[in-house]
Amino acid sequence: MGTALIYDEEMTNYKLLWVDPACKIEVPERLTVSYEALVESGLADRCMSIPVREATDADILLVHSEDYLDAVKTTPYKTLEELKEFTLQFGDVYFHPNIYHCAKLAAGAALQLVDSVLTGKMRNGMALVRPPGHHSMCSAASGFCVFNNVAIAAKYAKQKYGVKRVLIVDWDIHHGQGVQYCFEDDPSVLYFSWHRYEHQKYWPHLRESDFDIVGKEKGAGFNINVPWNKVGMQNSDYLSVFFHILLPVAYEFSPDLVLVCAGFDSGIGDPEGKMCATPDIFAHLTHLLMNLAGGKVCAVLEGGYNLTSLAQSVCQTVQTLLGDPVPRPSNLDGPCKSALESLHCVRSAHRRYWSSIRHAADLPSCEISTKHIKLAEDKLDKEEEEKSAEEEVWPQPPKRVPSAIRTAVVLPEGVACPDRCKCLMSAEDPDPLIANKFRENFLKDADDSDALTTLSSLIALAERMEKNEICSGLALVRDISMAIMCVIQHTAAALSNRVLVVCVGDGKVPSHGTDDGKTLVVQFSSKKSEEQKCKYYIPVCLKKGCQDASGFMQAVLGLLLPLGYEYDPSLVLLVKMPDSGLCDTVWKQLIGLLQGLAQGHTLVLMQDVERACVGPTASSLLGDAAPSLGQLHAPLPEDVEAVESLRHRLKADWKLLQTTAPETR
Ligand code: X5A
Ligand code: ZN
Repeated sequence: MGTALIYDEEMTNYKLLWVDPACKIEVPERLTVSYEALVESGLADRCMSIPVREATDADILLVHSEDYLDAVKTTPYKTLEELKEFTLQFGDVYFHPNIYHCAKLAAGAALQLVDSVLTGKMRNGMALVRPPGHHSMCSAASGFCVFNNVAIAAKYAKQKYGVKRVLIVDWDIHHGQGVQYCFEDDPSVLYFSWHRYEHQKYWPHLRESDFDIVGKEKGAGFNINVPWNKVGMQNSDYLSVFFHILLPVAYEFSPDLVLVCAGFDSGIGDPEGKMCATPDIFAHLTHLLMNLAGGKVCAVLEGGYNLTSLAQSVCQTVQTLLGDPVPRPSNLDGPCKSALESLHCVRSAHRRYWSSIRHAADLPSCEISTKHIKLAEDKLDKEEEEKSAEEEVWPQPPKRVPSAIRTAVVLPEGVACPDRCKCLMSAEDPDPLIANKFRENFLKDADDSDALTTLSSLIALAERMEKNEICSGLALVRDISMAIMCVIQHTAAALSNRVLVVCVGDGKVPSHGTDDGKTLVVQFSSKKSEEQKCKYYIPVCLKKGCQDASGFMQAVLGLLLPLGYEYDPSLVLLVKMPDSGLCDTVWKQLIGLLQGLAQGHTLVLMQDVERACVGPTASSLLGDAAPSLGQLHAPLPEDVEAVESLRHRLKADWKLLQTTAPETR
């Protein structure tokens, strides 16, 4: 099952025909540079190309009024003057004799994508379209948008396939007010949007784009607005919002389909957004969504006006959809104060609706509210605006070269090698030098030749992962402790290496390397640990251990991922203790999410008795989407308390754990 790419050059055949400074950035080249970048990088070839179609009247009427559709239908026959006149009734949009045709193709492209994914023909995909859609409303064009491609796709998915819950993630830098209006009172569509807002000073200047607009009636809680009140937001700001708002809520919601309003004007260099997130962030945003809805992610292009940034970001998104390992996250130095204020406001506005964030702090009565503007600060900001965003420079994202071998396994005799994996157990004797080292350091019984072979295969695996010959690995071992020690000592010996050790289940984990930061250990268990607490040793004690999916996912999303991303390991060592109590689906989610770290270099260790888990583990390491966990219930209060107290202890050291702005006095 592959990745669909939907594109048709016809959608480049309209453009602005008069002078309008507000619209001059929306050019046909946006599409050609994006598509050419995909072709030149070889990514287009790896996708299945699916033809576009015209959306039918019935499709368009799922969202738009008949009057509006009839009005748009007349535009191909209008003169230039009539088009200008027609355009005037709307905001920041232009019409062209061919735009109606293109708008039908753009909406139809989104529908073709949904068809490909919901029929199971394709795993996921992207549609490159013009005109964009998320600003257009029931009876109005707006912000370069004519028909609301993604909103139509969501209604269509519900109607044609009986999809129960749709998540729309709008990472475009503008508020998709058209999408919000369309689903305001609808609890079956969860709409999330972050947007440049600047306390309503930024287009479209709507009061209803603020954080406290959460949806109406039955739809209350199903509209999430994250207003950015400053420009210059960076990778950390975006990821913090994913970790502490979007992902917990999305996992609780449990969508059957994820639609992305994939605008790239939220990337660096964009003249509209003026934000500073680098193109590789879109690899991570995409990846973090790919274990929802069983991997059914459909991205539809919206904005993006810096052609360089746009093309790079599109490539990052598509390459991630294709399943290639994501790059190491970059520039994660924690969210800025303004982002934390927004984060706090959104969390407090939504805590009544979502049990996954119910523990969030209420807004202080004085309210840091985004509504109240510190005028003095705003004046300062204006002075900072010297050079234009388009002149911004950033390094081109490095080529993502997949390893020759995706997943290798070291298994005891008699355990079959899972499909698509490479079996590593070497029959030959290990290097005598290494063998001696093992005998001295690790082996209790120096003549245990089985253990010796396993350990040396394990080290060979780790070494080949380090060289990027192998991406991920899995080993069944008899003595887990010994294997952990062995891998840590070996890997952390290299100067620049850091190992994130994630341990699921009870039992002592060797804490080697936690004193100097060469390893970061996070252990999930049901037993309180007596281990000395430090920045690099983090015992997460959950009431039912790993058996409760809600508590466990809360800890993974709110604690493990932020820690992992900030730590930025070169290897993730994932250990499943015997009797961890973790069910296969949660385990698959964990592996899937951890693939966002260390370029997907995850080495899984399990006890040799866990043969039944080899298949599911291998499948996740190979990049298969984890099955959906279903709607999560409220986590146990004890677990919330445990995770929150850890977050409080650690947030000074790990900035991605912060969810509120530090008080300034
Ligand atoms: C789709 C999109 C932006 C409109 C900006 C108008 N529209 N100032 O990014
Ligand atoms: Zn936009």
